[in-house]
Formats: sequence, C-alpha cells, structure tokens
Amino acid sequence: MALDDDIRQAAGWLAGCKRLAILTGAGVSKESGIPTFRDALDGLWARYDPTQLATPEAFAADPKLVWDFYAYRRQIARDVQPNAGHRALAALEQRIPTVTLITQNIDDLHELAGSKNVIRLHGRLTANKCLNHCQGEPTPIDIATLPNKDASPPTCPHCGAPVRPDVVWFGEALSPANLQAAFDAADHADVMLIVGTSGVVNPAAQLPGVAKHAGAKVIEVNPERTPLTRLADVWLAGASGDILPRVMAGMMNALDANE
Ligand code: BJW
Repeated sequence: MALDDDIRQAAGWLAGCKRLAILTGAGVSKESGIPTFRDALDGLWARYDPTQLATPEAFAADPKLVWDFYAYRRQIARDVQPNAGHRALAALEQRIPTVTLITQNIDDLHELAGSKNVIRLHGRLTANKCLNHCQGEPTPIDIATLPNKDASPPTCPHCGAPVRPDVVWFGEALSPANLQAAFDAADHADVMLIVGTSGVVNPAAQLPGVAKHAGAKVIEVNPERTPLTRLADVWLAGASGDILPRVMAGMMNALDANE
C-alpha cells in the first residue's frame, strides 16, 4: 500500500514536471537479460571482477582478456530487446516538455525503446577505437571491415596498435561536452528520476545531488537501497520493468484529472 502511495506521489510530480532529468544504470537493462555491472557473472567470467577488467591497466596487462570480456558482453547485448522500463522512460518524452536521459549503460536499449535525448556517459559497447588515437581522439574503428576482425584484439589499420572498446574505463575522463550537458540537465531539472544504478561511480553519482541542491524532487527506482537513497524524496523499491509502467499509468491518470 505504501508503495502504491509513493508511486502516486511520484506520478503527480511527473505530471507537473517541465524539465526531467533521468539517470539510469545497469539495473534498467537487467530485465532484458543483461547482467548488471556488479552482478556475479556466469561461466568463464565468474572468477573475474568486472571492476578489475574495466581499466586501462587491465587492457595494458592482458589485452586479450579484456577484449574477450567485451566480446562476451557484445554477444549478450546483440540478442536482447528493451523491456517495459525502457519503454516507459521513452514514453515520458511524449508527455514532458524537456526530458534528458543520462545513461551509464553501454547497451543501445534506451535508443531502441525510442528515447531520443540520450547522453551516454560511459560510451558504447558496439563502438571501438584505436588505443593510440593515431588519427585524433577518438580514432573510431569499424572492426567489421578489418582483415583481422576476429583477433583478440584486432589491430588498427592505420598504425597497428590494438583496437579497444570505445567505453570509459576507471581513471579515464568522460567526454567534457557530455558531462557538461548532464550537469546542466541536473541543475535545471524540476524532477530527477534515478533508475537502476548502485550510485557508487563518479562523476555520474554526483548528478542527483546537483538536482536536489537546485530544488528538484528526486525519485529513485531500485529494488535495493543505494548511497543515493538518502537524497530521494521517494524510493520506489522494485524492479524498473514493473515500477516504471505503474508510474507512467499514474502520471496519465493525474494528467487526465487535471484536464
Ligand atoms: C535494478 C534491477 C531492476 C537490479 N530494476 N534496478 C570521487 C570520489 C571517489 C572516486 C572517484 C571520484 N571521482 C572519480 C573517481 C574514480 C572513479 C570512481 O567513481 N570510483 C568509485 C567506484 C570509487 N571514477 C572514474 O574513474 C571516472 N573517471 C573520472 O572521474 O576521471 C577523472 C579524470 C579527469 C581528467 C582526466 C582523467 C581522469 C570514470 C568512471 C567510468 C566507469 N566505467 C564503467 C565501465 C564502463 C564500460 C563497461 O560497462 O564495461 O561504467 S564501471 C561500471 O560502473 C560501468 C557502469 O556504467 C558504472 C555504474 O554501474 P551501475 O550502472 O550503477 O551498475 P551496478 O551493477 O553497480 O548497479 C546496478 C543497480 O541496479 C544496483 O543498485 C541494483 O540494485 C539495481 N537493480 N536489478 C532496477 N530490475
């Protein structure tokens, strides 16, 4: 019952919202079949800690291991579809004048669900680049066109350096333009919706605090408490594929009641 009340409260804020900032993490894609970043992995990967693989140092020490880790994740992501949570977030763009969806995810599921205004903070699983930025930062490489595309990793056709995923690893800088756009969206939001992130990775984890400080209502959707829960005006404890469609339905009811 308390959850229903909280969903109604969140839906009411969204019904009146003019500028919405959304921060998503791996949890929003979990119901599509993509393991979260900090989930225990299966099979061969069960003995590795993903946070130890997502670093430039790991790639320098063992490029094959890190390349194969991303190849494994590309294979999972290739066969999955957006879930009801992604679709509910995309539908918000039809109802709220300005929606900025800031994602830490490297899958394409928000775009596939129809979200248009997406800021990708941590890059893209299907994009690759030259490790040495030999033709400028970044030097994108389409691995499908490479003669050695099945190598682990393939090499840059311009300079022969290893090709790496175009994602942001620990210790690497995020795109300044993306980061600025994300902080601006948080700073100007009336509502900040946080979905499916453990809230431990910076600078993404700072965004809800910026929004809160600027006066936004903060809504968190996550089955578990996180370090961001203390900032939330409402914590909707549950899976985003279940909770977000209910929030959307409540918002439509609130909009109908206001007409
Ligand atoms: C559900 C659910 C369901 C389950 N529905 N929910 C300040 C203080 C301390 C440290 C730092 C700091 N500033 C920077 C740092 C260092 C570091 C950092 O943050 N470290 C902390 C971990 C201590 N940050 C960086 O290094 C960043 N770079 C940087 O700041 O550079 C500065 C610089 C400037 C100039 C020059 C050079 C440097 C970069 C961070 C990059 C993070 N990259 C990764 C890998 C990306 C590629 C890949 O995916 O492989 O991004 S790490 C990983 O964590 C990945 C994720 O995007 C990110 C966040 O994870 P996320 O999405 O929250 O997933 P999970 O698995 O943690 O959580 C899932 C959640 O879902 C859970 O809460 C579940 O309960 C929930 N859930 N089912 C809804 N059905």
